[in-house]
Amino acid sequence: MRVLSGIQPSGSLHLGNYFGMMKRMIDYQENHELFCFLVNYHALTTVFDSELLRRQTFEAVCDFLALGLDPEKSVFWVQSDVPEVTELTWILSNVTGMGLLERCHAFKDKTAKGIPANHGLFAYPVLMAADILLFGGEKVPVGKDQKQHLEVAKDIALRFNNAYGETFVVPEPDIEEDFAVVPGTDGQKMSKSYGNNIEIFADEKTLKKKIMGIMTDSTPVDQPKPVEGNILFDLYSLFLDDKDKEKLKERFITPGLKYGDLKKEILAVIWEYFAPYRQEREKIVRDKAYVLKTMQKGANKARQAAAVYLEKAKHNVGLDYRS
Ligand code: AQP
Repeated sequence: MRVLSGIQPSGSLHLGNYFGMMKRMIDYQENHELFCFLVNYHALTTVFDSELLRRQTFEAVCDFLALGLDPEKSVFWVQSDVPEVTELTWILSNVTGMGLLERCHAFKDKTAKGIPANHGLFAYPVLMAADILLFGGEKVPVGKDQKQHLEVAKDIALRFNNAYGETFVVPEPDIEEDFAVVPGTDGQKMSKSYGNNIEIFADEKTLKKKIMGIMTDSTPVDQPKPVEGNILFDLYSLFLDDKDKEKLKERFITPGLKYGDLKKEILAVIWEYFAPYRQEREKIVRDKAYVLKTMQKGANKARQAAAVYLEKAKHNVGLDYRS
């Protein structure tokens, strides 16, 4: 089964990205055909500083490699190294109804938060559909926020197949309920652009500031604490198995728990969990030649896979006028 997903280098990668998508992708590479990529064309919709985009793309590549993505086992590349995806985007645009895009929440949410309403942001789901269909992605691990975009990709694949004959694999979203929406420090979805994120590779001081600043309710210490919708409970649970989650629940409903102490525990858990990856990342970041060579190899593999679906699509719509 071909598992495929991408991530935007639109800021430092955070716990939501990690549990919602990155960790699951890395786990899949053991027994699936994994296609994983950094979507820097997508990031252009919100990042308007060229130097920042370059740096964030390089850093996100290093993050993935440090966290265990194996470029020998998987196909791992940067989106703009396979420009065929933009060609397919245009082809797919012509079977994409305006209404389909107008209904997308992400566009409305981002523009409501002050991100300029440009065409790229509006057409983002078509580029995402091209990302998936160009490589025959069957299963797409994502967080819940991307569910609607996946529905758009499915819809586009079906419309295209209906109009031009069987061309694309119709993809299925793969959402893991436990990690569907990781909350940020303010309780909203953790997001790179909302200032509520907890970065995977933040330095200790920054991480401490973020964790100690998590919003909590004002339940007195001698009262049981609410579990449902509790940011601290949800974040701590990311690192626990079912048995330990039950124990944590018990601590919440037993009077005496201090949120301040719990924050310190969470800080220690996050810091320790990522410690080996942090060390690995320090090595990788210093070896730019290795990183660039790895990405070039990944791009070559991805372009080969892309050619199959692109040629089929171009033939089916009639762009191959020479034949
Ligand atoms: N809070 C989250 N909980 C669970 N999954 C999440 N993802 C993002 N935030 C959470 C998942 O991470 C993958 C990569 O996301 P993306 O960078 O491509 O786009 P996004 O969903 O828009 O992520 P951000 O952090 O919110 O970025 P910005 O602020 O740039 O828009 C996706 O599978 C996503 O579901």
